Amino acid sequence: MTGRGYGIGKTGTPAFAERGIVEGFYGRPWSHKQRLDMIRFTGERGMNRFVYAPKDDPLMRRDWARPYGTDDLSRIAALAGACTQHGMELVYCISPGLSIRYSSPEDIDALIAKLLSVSVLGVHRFGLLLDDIPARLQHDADLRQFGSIAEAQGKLANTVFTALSVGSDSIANLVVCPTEYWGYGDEPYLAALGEVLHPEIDLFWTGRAICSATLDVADSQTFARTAGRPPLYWDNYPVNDLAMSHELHIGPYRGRSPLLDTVSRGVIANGMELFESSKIAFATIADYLWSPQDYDPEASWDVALCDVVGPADVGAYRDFADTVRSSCLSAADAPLVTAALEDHQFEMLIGNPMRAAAAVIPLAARLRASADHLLSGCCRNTALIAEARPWLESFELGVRALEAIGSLTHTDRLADDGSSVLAPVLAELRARHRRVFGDVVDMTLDELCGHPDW
Ligand code: LOG
Repeated sequence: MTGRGYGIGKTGTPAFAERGIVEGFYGRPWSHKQRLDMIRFTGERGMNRFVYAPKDDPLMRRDWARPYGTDDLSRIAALAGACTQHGMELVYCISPGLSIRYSSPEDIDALIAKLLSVSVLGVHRFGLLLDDIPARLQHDADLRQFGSIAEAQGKLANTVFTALSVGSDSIANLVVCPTEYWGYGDEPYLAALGEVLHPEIDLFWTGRAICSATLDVADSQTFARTAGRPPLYWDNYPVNDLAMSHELHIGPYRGRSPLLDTVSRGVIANGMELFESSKIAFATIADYLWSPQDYDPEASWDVALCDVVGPADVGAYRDFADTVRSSCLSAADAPLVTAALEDHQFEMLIGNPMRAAAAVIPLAARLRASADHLLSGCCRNTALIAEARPWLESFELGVRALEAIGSLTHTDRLADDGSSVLAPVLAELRARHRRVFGDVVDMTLDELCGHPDW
């Protein structure tokens, strides 16, 4: 039986076996205190995995062979303890692929020693992450010893798996992130890796794309046929690192099949460096993972927003968040603003400037009140507002544009003064380069400013 529920205090049995998040982004890693907070937050909402894999922690990736000091180990032990307290399990990951010699006993020993130093702390789940590394063997010795990178990686993973199982008082659990971690799921590399890998070792997969718009049953089955095991999804949402860093991913989780639990090991969602903001999407993901058949993105989102933002500020924040929906999961953005500007354009084209003004002015007033409230410094979740500030400032600028469109239309000056008033706002919005209002405000301003230089 599957229980219903949004937010904390879910009832019944969860659908997905593995439900969690990964600190797996490029950028400044979360602090220890933040990690402890996130373990509580996600555990309370029914998740059961915290995957430790910050790309820019040198000891995780670039400098993977360097042993941990006692302080590092005590922090990892504290994370494992917090996980136990909140019904979670820590999955400790390492990414040796940038430099490891797959054929080198010394490198393999260093890798195993590092993992065992974590295993003795009572950590039983591990990840060997081989994403974002060269897709070909590099070292001469490796080229001599192995026929392919898949063979080298499969053998390395099996050796690690055996060592962890021997050195532990319970069966170790290992997940590997393959070097080709996205695609159609029928790649020859995946087949070759799956052939070598011990059947108990899981594989991460991000679906059709690095950031997949949808995850569906058929793709999952293709992957399982190819790799010899169902995927454990590494879902790249809400992560917004690298080329996505102008987007703020605070919209609800969507586009995942309600039957995905039947064809996968689970879903692990990658977070944003923006810690507080990540909680909004994570809360909706926790709801989906508990009961995907009952999941309603908008209902879940309302609960998540209220939980994270707080009841006093949620109305204003929701107005803002509604204009910042675009991501790989959702092309629909700023629905209210889009509708208002569509109405404005239509009324202008059929010669109704008063009705055109009326389509924009009330919404501009409402968004003005929300922008002022969020920028007033009185919101309860100060960290959330601080993270969103660059987007909030662009939001405020967009509100200024809507106000100007409304008043220019109302006073019948849009044709004469539109360009001189609106062009500087458009230039500033573009210069700030934060994705707010999707494309609609930019397109509208561009249109209203005309093309003086053509
Ligand atoms: C990385 C990940 C990064 C994400 C989004 C995986 C398996 N690895 O393209 O660390 O946060 O994309 O940029 C990735 O997704 N590589």
